Amino acid sequence: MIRRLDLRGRLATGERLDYRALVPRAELALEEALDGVRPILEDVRHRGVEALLEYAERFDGVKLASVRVPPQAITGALETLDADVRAAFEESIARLRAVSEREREQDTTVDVVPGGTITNRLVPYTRVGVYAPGGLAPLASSVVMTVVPAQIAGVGSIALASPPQKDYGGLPHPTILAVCALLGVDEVYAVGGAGAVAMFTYGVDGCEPADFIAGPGRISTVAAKRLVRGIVGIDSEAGPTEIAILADESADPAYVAADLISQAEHDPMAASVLVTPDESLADAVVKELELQVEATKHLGRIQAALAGEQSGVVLVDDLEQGLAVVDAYAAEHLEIHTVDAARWASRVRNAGAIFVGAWAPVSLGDYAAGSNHVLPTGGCACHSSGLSVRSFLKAVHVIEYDQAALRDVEPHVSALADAEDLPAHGAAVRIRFAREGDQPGD
Ligand code: HSO
Ligand code: ZN
Repeated sequence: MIRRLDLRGRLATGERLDYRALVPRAELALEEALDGVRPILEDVRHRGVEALLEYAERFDGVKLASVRVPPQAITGALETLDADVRAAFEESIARLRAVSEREREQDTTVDVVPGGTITNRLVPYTRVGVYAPGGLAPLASSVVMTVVPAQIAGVGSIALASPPQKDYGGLPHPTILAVCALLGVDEVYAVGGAGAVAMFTYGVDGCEPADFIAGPGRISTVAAKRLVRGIVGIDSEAGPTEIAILADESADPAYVAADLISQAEHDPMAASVLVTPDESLADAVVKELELQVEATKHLGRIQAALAGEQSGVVLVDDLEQGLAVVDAYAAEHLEIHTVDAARWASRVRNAGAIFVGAWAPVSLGDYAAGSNHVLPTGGCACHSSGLSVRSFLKAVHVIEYDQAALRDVEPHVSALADAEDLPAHGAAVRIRFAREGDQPGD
């Protein structure tokens, strides 16, 4: 059911192990999808809403009069939202808001020299387009994870798009609309995938273009985001979900198995990886997997994910080697179930988010920890961060120098300008002092 990779004893032979290659992951096969979405982007760019309405009919099977969701549909969805689900969303929003507010960095001003300051001014994007995928399990929690940090960053204009649903009269899924109402997002479009990316990039009649597009999506949405990157900013290219667990003999195999299954539930391509030096734990987890998987609702995709090439149990010599493996793998989610878990966690360099100990499962982070669940996948945790307030801010240096401060530094500017054979650069500084009859560099 899950493959086993035994790395024990190999370092002792002097072998150099390329952990990244040894623990393979699902490739995000974007090439084909790129070809498929290119004409859609062009079409929406040129024909606007007309093209979007056609795609709603072709891809979503609904005939829409307008892609804009009427405000009553958004407020109405909240009125019919189950009370427990509403309370849960409210708690999730409150926790993420509390964390995000503390995360919001302030502008800084540095006095470089007397009379010369540099301010690092943090400016939120003017307009953000959020995408919320539809499908069988609409992940309304991802709307929370995307919109809350954007709002705390100070983004003034947030629009959301989600595919029209046949079963709901061509509106996006009602839970997604209800969450929009909870968050105060009232500009919502019933537009799916690549069409939504095109709409936010180029704008269409009634929807202004955005500066930045955030939110997960299926492969066609990811492909579309890759194609428009540069014209707009994008958050990340989210691939299938991944969980890696570093565990020792102190771990509870039932918890470990349940957590591996929880992320496998997302997708047959999801990756569940256990790294442990303890073979009896590995055996116990495999036994637990067999037991627990049988009782799951989404048996098919869970079995496919666990049996896939991208999942596995990796046996290592010790936790030190385990740490090297999980660091090289750079999982979207990393759980640590060891003695002294916080200490091991502090040594991890590469992971989208780190879940420390037995009481912090990934599912907690998915919904209600206060952390963000839009995280780098596919090894991107080596260089990228999860979504946060910072994702919605850009930094602008504001340069303020007075006359004396400029005069003081003029010889350096001139020297560097000459060294680069760009003498007009130096001249642009010197002219200020020549005209005054003032000698630069005095
Ligand atoms: N685990 C997913 C997020 C999610 N889980 C949404 C449930 N709903 C990727 O981090
Ligand atoms: Zn999840």
